[in-house]
Amino acid sequence: MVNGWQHLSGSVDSVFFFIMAICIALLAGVTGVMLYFVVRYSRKRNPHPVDVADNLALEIFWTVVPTLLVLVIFWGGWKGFQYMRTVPPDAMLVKVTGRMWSWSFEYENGKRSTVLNVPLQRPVKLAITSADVLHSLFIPAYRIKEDAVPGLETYLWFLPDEIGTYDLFCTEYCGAGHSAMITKVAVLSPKAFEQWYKTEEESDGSKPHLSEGAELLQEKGCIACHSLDGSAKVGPTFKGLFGRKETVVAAGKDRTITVDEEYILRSIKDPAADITKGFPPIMPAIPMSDDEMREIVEHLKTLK
Ligand code: HEC
Ligand SMILES: [Cu+2]
Repeated sequence: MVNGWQHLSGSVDSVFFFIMAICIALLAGVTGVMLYFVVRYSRKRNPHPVDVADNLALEIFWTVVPTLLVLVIFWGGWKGFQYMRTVPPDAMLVKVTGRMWSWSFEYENGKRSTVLNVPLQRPVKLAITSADVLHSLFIPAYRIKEDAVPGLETYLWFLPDEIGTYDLFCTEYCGAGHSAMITKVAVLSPKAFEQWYKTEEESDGSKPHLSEGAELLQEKGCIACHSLDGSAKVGPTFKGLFGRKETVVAAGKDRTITVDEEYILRSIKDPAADITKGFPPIMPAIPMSDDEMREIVEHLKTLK
């Protein structure tokens, strides 16, 4: 707990287990009564059916008790919901964009990443949007989930209260690559986070600096479907792409081509034009500027 803010899992889990307990009690109760009735009121024991008059006490009981239970569930849910919608004023802002099929994160200093890095014990506000279709951001460990809607900004917050890495999923079916739309939340010590947050812009050469094109491949989500190491994914590998001879299908006809700049550009701008043989025609047209496209093509040329 920091400044009175705490992890949400407590309030979400208590409502969940309360509902679970009610379900188990009802299942046991209904099954028990049913078995008892099957025996006690069988045709053998009761050859002549009789009318049963209504039972006011019983009816009041089974109206009032479920109403109270539902109100208790509502109260727990409402308190958790209010908590979830109230972002601490000192929260760190991270902009999140979901796209087919990857997540990208942008920090207040302009830094971008594909993993959500956050410092320990500092509330984080996620401002969420989508570049294409509906997605939904889900961090199970923090019990938070919110839709990513194109043209709209939604938000969430959470308090990273334990160092470690946690799954971050898309939890709204968004097309063939939906299951690839997965990344991590990395909760770092404040020092490690500060180090990560400040570097890269002035890379000192101790780490290989990613070229613009390589970063774009991550940012635009290309590597969710294309590998860099020759392995098969949803789409053909980028390794050795430039100059590769391959068969493409257009309008039902096979054609052998050699991959050149023009072909790569067309593949990105109009993915439905030439379909690489043996692959499904599911590559989305990913919006980007001409400059970005040029950077990507230049980078793809270097992947031998
Ligand atoms: C959802 C998965 C997916 C994403 C995301 C994706 N692609 Fe593709 N891509 C494919 C598939 C599948 C094919 C093969 C079928 C076809 O040609 O359309 C393909 C084909 C290609 C080809 C032709 C490859 C060849 O061997 O002929 C290029 C170049 C390419 N993609 C570049 C990109 C770039 C650049 C991005 C990111 C901006 C990207 N793709 C994002 C699935 C994807
Ligand atoms: Cu999605």
